[in-house]
Amino acid sequence: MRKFTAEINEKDFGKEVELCGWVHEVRDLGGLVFVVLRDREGFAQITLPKKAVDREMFRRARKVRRESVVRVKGTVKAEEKAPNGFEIIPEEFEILNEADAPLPLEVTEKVPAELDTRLDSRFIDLRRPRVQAIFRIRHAMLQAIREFFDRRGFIEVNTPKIVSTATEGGTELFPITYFEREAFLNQSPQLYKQTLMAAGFERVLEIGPIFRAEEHNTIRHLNEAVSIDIEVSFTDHEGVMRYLEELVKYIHERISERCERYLEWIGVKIDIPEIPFTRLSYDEAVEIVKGKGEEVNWGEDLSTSALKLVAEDYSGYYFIVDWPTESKPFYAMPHENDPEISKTFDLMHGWLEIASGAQRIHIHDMLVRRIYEQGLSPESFGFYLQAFRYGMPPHAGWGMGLDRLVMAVLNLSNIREGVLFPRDRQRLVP
Ligand code: AMO
Repeated sequence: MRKFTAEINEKDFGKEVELCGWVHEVRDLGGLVFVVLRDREGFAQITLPKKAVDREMFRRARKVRRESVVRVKGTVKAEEKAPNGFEIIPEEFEILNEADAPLPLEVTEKVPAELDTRLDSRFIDLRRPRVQAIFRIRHAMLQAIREFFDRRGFIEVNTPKIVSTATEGGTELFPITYFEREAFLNQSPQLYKQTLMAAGFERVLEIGPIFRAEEHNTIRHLNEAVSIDIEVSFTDHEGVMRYLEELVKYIHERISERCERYLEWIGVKIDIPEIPFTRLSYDEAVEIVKGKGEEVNWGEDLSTSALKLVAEDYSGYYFIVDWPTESKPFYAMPHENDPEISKTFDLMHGWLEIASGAQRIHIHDMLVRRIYEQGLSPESFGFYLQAFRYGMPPHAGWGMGLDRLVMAVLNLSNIREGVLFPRDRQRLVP
């Protein structure tokens, strides 16, 4: 019966199993050959004593090149010195596809490689257990997110990624040719998820790509990212912040339950964060930064260096709330008693922004005024604005960068580590 290496245990001792995978290593001791077979769950030692196995097979196994794909059928034997305490004495050793040599990249962790070199040969890089583990955990996170929202009555939707307008500022747009017209890749499902509130969906979730023409090459920016977006009717910013902190806690719980082995491969320990997260106001954050000698103009976004100063005092997850209205997009709701400040929040992990959200303006005329005030033209928002005229409930929502979350939870030094085939200023292949 075909199994993964990690599925073999004492119950299989003396029995026959079939394994498929890659040749990780061959050790030739003359009268004895060890082939380490690797599959997506781990390793198994295939032991070929010259005297005890078929001669032709012995010759084949001894010569097989590293990273060739093989199928092995054999008997499981207890062996203390082998990985996981067993070895396999093969009856069949079939080379399904021989790998060329030399390899463009080493799979064994013995030779360290630069991230760029690794990304160039990503298919091989992804064979490394440490790298595989990141994507197994990313999968578990996505599962947890869907479980969490499904139980709370959310409807998962898919909105268009080819669009006619910007939502998060015009400079970061990727233009494309849409037959005879100009169109753009969507920066955020913002306008659509709000429109679905007018459609009466009440609670929506979207997990999908967002595109930002960020010029800067940083460890936390991608040109194509995955965003987890929610929008909820009949609630305010506080209501959706609660969903956010409960979700983040739930994700940590689920991956520590489900991904023990993969966390071990990466060498990461998960601490379940306590909720509620601290709410630090923008004004308090500015005070901290100024207190440490860095200038901040009230009303502006906080720079990376400013956020690093804040993070000296606030580690782990915390919110920065009540941002100046002018620093946030047009759709954010200003506070009734102080319209200079908006009902907005960013979820931080140390200095890294993980998510941002707001209570939205649901009043048509107020929204049009804010669009003008931000130097935009209401004509570009025709379909969106129409939805506010015929029964738009009060609502709030947020967007969280999945790639940033993976980076934070697994303590990765670069966002690209957690993305299969990252897109940045330099990289369009693979
Ligand atoms: P914002 O622009 O803050 O808000 O984006 C939300 C979250 O998406 C992630 N993100 C990115 N991740 C990697 N590379 C990028 N270039 C990038 N840009 C954004 C971040 C960020 O916190 N419409 C609002 C959300 C809302 O109010 O519902 C929005 O897009 O983790």
